[in-house]
Amino acid sequence: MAKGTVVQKIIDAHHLSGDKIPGQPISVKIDQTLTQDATGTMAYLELEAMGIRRVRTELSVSYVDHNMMQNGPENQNDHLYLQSIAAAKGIYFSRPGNGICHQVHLERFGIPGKTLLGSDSHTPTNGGIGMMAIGAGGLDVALAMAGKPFRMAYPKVIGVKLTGHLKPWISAKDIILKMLSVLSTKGNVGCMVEYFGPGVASLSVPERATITNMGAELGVTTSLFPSDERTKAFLEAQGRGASWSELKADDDAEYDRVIEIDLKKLVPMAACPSSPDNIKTVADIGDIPVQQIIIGSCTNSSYQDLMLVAKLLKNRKIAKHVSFSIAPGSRQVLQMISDNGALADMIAAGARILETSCGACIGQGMSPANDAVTLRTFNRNFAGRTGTKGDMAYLVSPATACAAALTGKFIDPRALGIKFPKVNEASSFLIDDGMIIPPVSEEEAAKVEIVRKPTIGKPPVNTKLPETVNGEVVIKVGDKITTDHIMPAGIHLKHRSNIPEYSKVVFECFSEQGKPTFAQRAVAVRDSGKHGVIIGRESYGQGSSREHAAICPMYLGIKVLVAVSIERIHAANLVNFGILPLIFANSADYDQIAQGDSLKICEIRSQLGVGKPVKAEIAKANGEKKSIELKHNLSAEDISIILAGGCLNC
Ligand code: MIC
Ligand code: SF4
Repeated sequence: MAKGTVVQKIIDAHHLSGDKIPGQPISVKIDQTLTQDATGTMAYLELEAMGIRRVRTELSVSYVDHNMMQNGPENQNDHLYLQSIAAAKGIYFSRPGNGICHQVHLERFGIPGKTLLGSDSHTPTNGGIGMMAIGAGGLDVALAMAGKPFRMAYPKVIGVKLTGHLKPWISAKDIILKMLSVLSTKGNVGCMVEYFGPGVASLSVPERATITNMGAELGVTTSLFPSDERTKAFLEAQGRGASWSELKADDDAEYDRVIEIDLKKLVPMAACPSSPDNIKTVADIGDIPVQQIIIGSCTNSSYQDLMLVAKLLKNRKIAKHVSFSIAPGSRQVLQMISDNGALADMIAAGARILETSCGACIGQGMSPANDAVTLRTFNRNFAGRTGTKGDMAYLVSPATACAAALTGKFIDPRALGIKFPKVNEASSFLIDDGMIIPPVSEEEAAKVEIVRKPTIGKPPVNTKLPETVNGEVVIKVGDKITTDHIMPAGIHLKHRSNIPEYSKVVFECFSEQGKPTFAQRAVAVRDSGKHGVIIGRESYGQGSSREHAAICPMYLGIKVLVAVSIERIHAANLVNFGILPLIFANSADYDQIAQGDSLKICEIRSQLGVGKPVKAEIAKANGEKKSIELKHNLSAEDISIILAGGCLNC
């Protein structure tokens, strides 16, 4: 078990209950929360359903950054609801245009040593300043705002020892891509990553934040850096020096596993289609033609990133056949590059300047052409996430992206023959919180009228888990099913507060023309009096924190998921909405069950106990039957929530 680590120190300071043994359920106090609009509307509706008058955290912020397309009234309906509920409940409101939640939180609110729970899987970005920042479903964040503890497994700590310095052209993105090549996106549930060693001091806070941000792709609970002199300098430059405190691992700290990365040995890397862990070196990919390049997202859109981009573009033109776009991460970044002329250099080079929002990262516009190679500085390249079926999306550093923009092909930026323009981090940032509305007094808050336009529904509530699950397999899927497969975003994102509408596209990517959709099959199973079952393989539910990947299947009558392994946030969301997450005791049993088969689980209430196996029976269409053993990692509290039909029934 890890000892003397930053992880352990923060947990010790926030621990409320449970044994501090890896894998055991514990609960911790949450100091800060953040939400974004695509998950936040549901989270605040849930908070309202809990009857909470005012948030009980030290600080809660509601950001609007995801649903910015405003094609139809739905998005602004959400924004107006969010602004009014923030005023009513004592929450800061970061207005549309102010920037991506993780970037703005790092700039304006994050505090070393504090806990942050966010309804977005990239909340660990703030681990870059030594916060314990964890992504969760909206309901868990609503519970934290209500002052309730956050439940998680006591983590194993993977220590990553950084030595040496990055060479010119190699960046933080290459470090996290290297980490993904070592750890992959699966098998890391229940772990936290902590960076240490002499190489840490060479990395600025925005660089650290790129690494902790994309640590989400490892499937770990969070990633953290110590809080040191670089952290202090960053917070001082943000006018927040008073928020700094030192936080470092003890000299004799012990980790459950140690990975060593020599920064000077790294080379430019890329995540190839269509998984963030499909890593190759840029040199190995070869100089294939590139049609689209986008710089942005919460991973790589800091002032330091964009200044490098501007310096590379200055007095140069982008290649003739590429479309090159830039989305600054925050209004602070946009204003600073606009004031110092860097924006003009980008525009002169031919860049298309996008809004400071998630935008293309979540498939809100900028879909590439068929068969086009698109290079993005983002964190996810799951199949179809760009909005184009069969997309060829690669994830790269800003330097590699610029090299492609200038040459029109995939090229190691070191081969450009340009002198590397080193960019130092800002010694002071432009501070203007004019787009952040602070909470009002309790008296004022009581007078606020909540704006509820017609597209804002109520959070659906499940029914109790039946004593006998008389299940039918509605879908059987393979490995690494992401929440983007389960609940597509992009053009459907606008239905996040309208569950009946959004439920129509569950598993849309597996729809076949002329055949009933998943939603139609699930409803048919439900209407026949049976219970819907989903079968998955390894690492089911990777990716985002969107609880809609649990709510919408639940709305369609799904009661059980059986998989070989389930990712942390999704498993918690299933529990919160009363879907039973089970694991094959023998993973070979995955092959024994097919779509359309029956799965019966009797006497659920006596079978479901902490650490106890669950017996089930599969029945094939030809009448053949087989008994299988299932298991789970549920705590006693999880079990009582599931039996009740989810948290909103407790
Ligand atoms: C994402 O990057 O997939 C998202 C969109 O930010 C999600 C949240 C959501 O689906 O609203 C996430 O990462 O949790
Ligand atoms: Fe937004 Fe993309 Fe970051 Fe998710 S990963 S928060 S969609 S920028």
